[in-house]
Amino acid sequence: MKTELSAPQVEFYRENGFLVVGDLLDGEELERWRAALADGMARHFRISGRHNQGRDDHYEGVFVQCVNLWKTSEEIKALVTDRRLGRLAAMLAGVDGIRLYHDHALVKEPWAHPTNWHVDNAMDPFHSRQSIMLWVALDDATLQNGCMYFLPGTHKRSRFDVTGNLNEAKIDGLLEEYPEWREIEPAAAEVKAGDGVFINGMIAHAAGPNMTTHPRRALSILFMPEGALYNGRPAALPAEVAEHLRVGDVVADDKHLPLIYVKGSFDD
Ligand SMILES: O=C(O)CCC(=O)C(=O)O
Ligand SMILES: [Fe+2]
Repeated sequence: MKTELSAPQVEFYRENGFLVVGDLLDGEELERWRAALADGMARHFRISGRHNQGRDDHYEGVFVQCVNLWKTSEEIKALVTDRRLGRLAAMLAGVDGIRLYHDHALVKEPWAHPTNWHVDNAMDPFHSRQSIMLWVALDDATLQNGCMYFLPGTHKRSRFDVTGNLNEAKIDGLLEEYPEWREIEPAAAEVKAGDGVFINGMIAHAAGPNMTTHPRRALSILFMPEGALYNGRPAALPAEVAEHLRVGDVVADDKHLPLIYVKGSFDD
């Protein structure tokens, strides 16, 4: 596993709002992540996917998704609470501590719809320009099978009240709110299996359709900066956490939102 970042990589992330880290996982680790994902998803509740729970709206055709696999899979828990990854996220975000908000399995199946332009943190239970996620490719992600795209630099100017709607047959709804962004050339993030993409929670991003006969698998880790404040949206917080929070409270629950990394701890 890559456990260090160069100063130019940190600078690229801060300037552009995303960073591809090639070969984040080595070959053996990639196989371990793939096996953990398959096992975890086979036993877990799906929040979307075609013919999922009898629903058939647009979003069901974007990807098969599960969240919080770590709660039912010890193997996934070990992967997504790895403090080395939390440390990289903290370095990029410029924060002193990182919690796990949730993990997220994202499988774009053959003929899956594109993922509409959206901004993640606008949907989260806390608002922070330092919010960050790590999206780990478990297959090569290409222009053909639905790699991600970013509008570089938009993390500096996006607003917390505009999310974009993933459940409509319209890829550019977000850009109606930000017409000036139509001039920004998207950066396609074609990556290899085992590469990781760190993504600022406030950057506009999207993904293409999968025009191949194979699934495009990814497992992402959504981090939460330590000290983040509740904004009143329960989002993916467990009900037993959200029900005790009032707007403005620090979101900190060591059972459901484990503290993965604290700067200055033993082996820094
Ligand atoms: O995997 C994808 O296609 C997009 C994922 C994404 O936008 C997200 O997880 O926030
Ligand atoms: Fe997203």
